[in-house]
Amino acid sequence: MKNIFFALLLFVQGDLYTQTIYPTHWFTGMKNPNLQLIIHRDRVAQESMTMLPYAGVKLVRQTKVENPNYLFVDLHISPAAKPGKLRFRIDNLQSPEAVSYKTFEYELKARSKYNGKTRVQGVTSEDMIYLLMPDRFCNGDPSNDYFDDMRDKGHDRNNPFDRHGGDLKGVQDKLDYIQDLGATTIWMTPVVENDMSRTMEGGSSRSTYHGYAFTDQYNRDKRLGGNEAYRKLVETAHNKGLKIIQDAVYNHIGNDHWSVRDMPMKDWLNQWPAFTNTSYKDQPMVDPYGSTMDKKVTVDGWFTPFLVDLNQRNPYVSTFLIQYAVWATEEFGIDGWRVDTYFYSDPIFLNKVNEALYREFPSVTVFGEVWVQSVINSAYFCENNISLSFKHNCQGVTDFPVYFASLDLLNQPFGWNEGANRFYQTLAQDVVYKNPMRNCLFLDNHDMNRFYSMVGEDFLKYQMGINLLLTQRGIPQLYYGTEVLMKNYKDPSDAEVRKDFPGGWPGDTQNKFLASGRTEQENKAYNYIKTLAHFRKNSSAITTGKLMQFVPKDGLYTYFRYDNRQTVMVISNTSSSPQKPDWSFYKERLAGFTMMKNVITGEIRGVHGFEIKPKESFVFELVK
Ligand SMILES: [Ca+2]
Ligand SMILES: [Ca+2]
Repeated sequence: MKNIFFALLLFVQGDLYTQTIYPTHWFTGMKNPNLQLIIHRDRVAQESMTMLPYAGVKLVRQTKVENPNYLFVDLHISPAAKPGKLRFRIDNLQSPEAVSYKTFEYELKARSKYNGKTRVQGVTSEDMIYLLMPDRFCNGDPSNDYFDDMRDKGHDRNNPFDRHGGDLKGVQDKLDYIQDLGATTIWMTPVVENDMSRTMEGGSSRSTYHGYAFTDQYNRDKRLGGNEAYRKLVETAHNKGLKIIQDAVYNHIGNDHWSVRDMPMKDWLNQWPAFTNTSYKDQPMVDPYGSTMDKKVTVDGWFTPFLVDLNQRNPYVSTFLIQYAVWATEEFGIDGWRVDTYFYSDPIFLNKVNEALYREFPSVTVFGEVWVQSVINSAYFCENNISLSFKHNCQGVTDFPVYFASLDLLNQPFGWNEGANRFYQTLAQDVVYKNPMRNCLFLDNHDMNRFYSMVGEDFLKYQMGINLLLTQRGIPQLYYGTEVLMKNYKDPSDAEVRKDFPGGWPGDTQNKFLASGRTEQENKAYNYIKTLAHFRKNSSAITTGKLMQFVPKDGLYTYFRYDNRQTVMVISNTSSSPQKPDWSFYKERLAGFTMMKNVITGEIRGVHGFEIKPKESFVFELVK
């Protein structure tokens, strides 16, 4: 990657006589009065630009950078400024081809009055997230499956690395299905434009159907339906009482991003003398003995050769990313962000972007994807109780330690540190989190082997796992298809766990969106989740109550969720022999209750011990 800057400058293509301005528009009434525009057009920096007077708005500064095709313009927008159009004039236009930009406008829109009410509501432990990949869920509009004017025209459902045509209209068409299941929130993998050439990732020609290679943050990919389809989906979801979590990617962009094809300045990206991959190691960031070099490789190393690493210490990059996060939240009203590849970003930048979001949207939710093994390292990257000179301000994380421990509980033989004890020990370390209820719980996601495969397609274990997911502390996230027992390992690639949802495409022979299209076992799974999810929705003990767990004994693991209105008991036999628990041991939580209701079957029984068969797991609501 030597001299990447100059190599890429020669690589510029497209019509630079068309002017683009980022952000594409802005809003009045922001708490932060500052706005930095990026104007991108052939030789714009060699021109002289003036802003016509506008009440409450001042042009503070125009900054020229290394590349004359960019002008950075700082504005100050006072609280008194009214929505309207700012007008700019160029006096010495350099390109006759750009004559239409001799004067141009920039719009300031009014902010929504509904933030924190029916939009930007935040996502909490009272919610349940349904994670889906828009390209792989449902094709609601076959007319947008590919476009001749995009770099990658691949669209073949038989090719696991092509785009399959799923889109935002498809998600919108299935909102009732998601709501029927009991989810309250949809998290979609990125929807931002990925106008990328095909890559040779893993040695085969691949599209970026997953969406993590942004080429223009201000456009939703038109193969997903573009900005209008997104706006419509978010509004429809909000009208139905569903929320939206969106995937944010600050760490990297695709190498076909406009700012890479025509770089504003050399240090827009983290540059290395030769291509340097990130080590994918979180430890150097947490380690009190860590080296500066290892930190640098983690944070400044590139995720892949085509996912180029943004230099978030460059104030222009930082401002670009922060303004985009604020813009997208205000523009679409999304309720929260899951931040991809969290610890690969510059830590100071991360705190700044979160702070900017919290300031403009006090109810917004932010949790980071922190793919780590230990509880300490997980807590390090969010609000925590650890005594540190630098503290992260992210509200929560995707809880990988609990994920790994869940699989150990389900699959390992019971031991002093294994199986249910491992799960118990993991939760016992929650003392380091400021608020573990803000962590996102999961049994699988788009980067993991599918849960049903990971429990050997054992339905009892599946039920035990679902019980953990939906009754433990935190915000549960279900991965699309897990409710209908979709299975597979990431072998030979991630695409195996990102298969199309059966029934999402016109002409599909199976339709698992409908009970009639599901097998008996799939309906059993669907209905199990549905019953527990709907119970959870109205359960104060699970959604906002406390947790008490007991030391597992002979593979039997018992915990309670409780508040002053409700007590829920979850008891699981992870051993291979029947267990008859000593219920007097749980009396501090059972006292005062005479009956208990199995929340799945509705069956009511007296509060006393009974034999629990191997791999059985029950959720009981206690009754006085
Ligand atoms: Ca489509
Ligand atoms: Ca980075």
